[in-house]
Amino acid sequence: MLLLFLLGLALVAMSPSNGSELVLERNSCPEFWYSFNGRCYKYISVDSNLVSIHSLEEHNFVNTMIKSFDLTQAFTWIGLTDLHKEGSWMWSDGSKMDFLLFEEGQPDNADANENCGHTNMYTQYKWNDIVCSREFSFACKKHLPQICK
Ligand SMILES: [Ca+2]
Ligand SMILES: [Ca+2]
Repeated sequence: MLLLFLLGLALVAMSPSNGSELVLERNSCPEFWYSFNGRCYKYISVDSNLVSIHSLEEHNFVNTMIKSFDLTQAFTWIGLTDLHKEGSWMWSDGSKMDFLLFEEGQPDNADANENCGHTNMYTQYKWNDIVCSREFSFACKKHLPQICK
């Protein structure tokens, strides 16, 4: 009897709050995206961070990689942010801040609201601070997979 009671509790705990099954629908969203309240959602599994950049060589590598996918060299997110403290730049992967390559005149924190960094700014293809809600592609970086011994 106790077992049935516990099983019943477990089933109640696993059910959505309104008791109905949610069905994911695509509607007018692109392939592999799902619709909810007029917006499109997608689950993306990544085990990496936005890229941190620690040398001119690494910057050139990242920009060359971006160019290999996008000949227009559009603005692309890197893991640069001063969201926690204005003017104090840090990398989102927690690595040491030991290299900065902002475009001339940047960072300018325009409208006191630019707290995220992107690369490929104008003709020098260096970095700029910009509003974090902009939609750009992003460059990521991960450690090599650990090899079990
Ligand atoms: Ca800022
Ligand atoms: Ca700026």
